[in-house]
Amino acid sequence: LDISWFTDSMKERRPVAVETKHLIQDVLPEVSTPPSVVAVSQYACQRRTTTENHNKTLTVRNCSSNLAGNPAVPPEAAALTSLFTNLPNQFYLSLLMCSVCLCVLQEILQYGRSFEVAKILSDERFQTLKVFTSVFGVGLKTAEKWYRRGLRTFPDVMAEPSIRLNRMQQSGFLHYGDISRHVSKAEAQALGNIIDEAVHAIAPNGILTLTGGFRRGKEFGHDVDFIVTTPEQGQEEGLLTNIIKHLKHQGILLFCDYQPSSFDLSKLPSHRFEAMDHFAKCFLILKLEGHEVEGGLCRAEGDSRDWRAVRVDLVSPPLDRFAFTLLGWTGSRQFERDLRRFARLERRMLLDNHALFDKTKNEFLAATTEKDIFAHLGLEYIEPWQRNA
Ligand code: DCT
Ligand code: MG
Repeated sequence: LDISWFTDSMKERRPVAVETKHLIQDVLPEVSTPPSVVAVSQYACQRRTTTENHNKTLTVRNCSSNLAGNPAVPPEAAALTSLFTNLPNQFYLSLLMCSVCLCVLQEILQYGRSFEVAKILSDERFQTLKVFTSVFGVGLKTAEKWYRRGLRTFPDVMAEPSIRLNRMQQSGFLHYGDISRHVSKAEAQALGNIIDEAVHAIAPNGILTLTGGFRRGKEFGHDVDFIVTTPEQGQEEGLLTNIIKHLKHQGILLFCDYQPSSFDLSKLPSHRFEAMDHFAKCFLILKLEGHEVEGGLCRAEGDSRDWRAVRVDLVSPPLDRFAFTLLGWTGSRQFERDLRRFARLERRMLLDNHALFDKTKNEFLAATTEKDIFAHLGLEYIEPWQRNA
């Protein structure tokens, strides 16, 4: 097990890391199965992580630290935990990687649980923000605002006369039960058929591609993500607006937030990574009927309807940007973060959903497939189902 890169980076950035390092070396042999690999990269884009990975509990920590306004899990922690196949609690291991968390580890070793962690998870602010941000259209800023006003529950929000929900939030509350329940692979498949039918009714040579978590082989997701484009450069945006009209005409469009393209090649490369790309896109809520889904709908107990509401995202890049969009929207978020970090720090390149720019050569690098982009970056190709970091 070669973790020298890890301990080196800890030494550079976190002063208490030397102690942490010894603790890691003392503790790990006790709690882990020795991994078959001898070295592991700190970058998720140099690791193959299937849906069977053991990092799930890190997500909890990521979520809690984001809500608490702290930095996310250090990439070193995510990397190191990906090694172990038999670790009783990855969550605690991830905490171990943060210099402030030595005491947490000591608590766990001594008492079998961490009071610090229990405190965060039961914290009123954390709990409330988690509930509020679970509503489609409610971000952290709005959730914070509601919390500061003393609101703690959905009925509190509904009863507050000064709150005016926007259209997205209204739909978020209206379909809360449905869209907070996971979407199955069979439901994603059914939505794919519906959208494929719409695409080809409008443009016979239109191209529909499944992306997001389902492309990574996940069994369940919170939404279904697709890329739609056409070989006719410049026609992709019209394709998207016509798909929306088609879905509306079918009577299955429950909500649509359409964002036109603001993509401008002359403004690239962007040195500041933006969370969202500039392609035309829409965030939808669609009505999915039971007979469309092989094996039936994922229904809540006692729900007798033969339909449910589902969140669907469509993004529509020009065809020459397709590979970058596909790579960006396939995720996972951690994988994307590490790809961009790897490009910047190891290759002096800027990668986003639009393009790849080589700062040394001062030029854009063209790509028609994801493999081209991995090759430009000098990375081994990682299949979509191995990107579940
Ligand atoms: N993405 C990203 N940065 C963002 C938003 C999204 O890199 N700020 C990428 C990563 C995944 C992809 O877009 C789709 O986003 P989600 O649907 O939120 O993620 P998912 O992996 O599909 O997860 P889920 O299965 O829950 O939908
Ligand atoms: Mg998704």
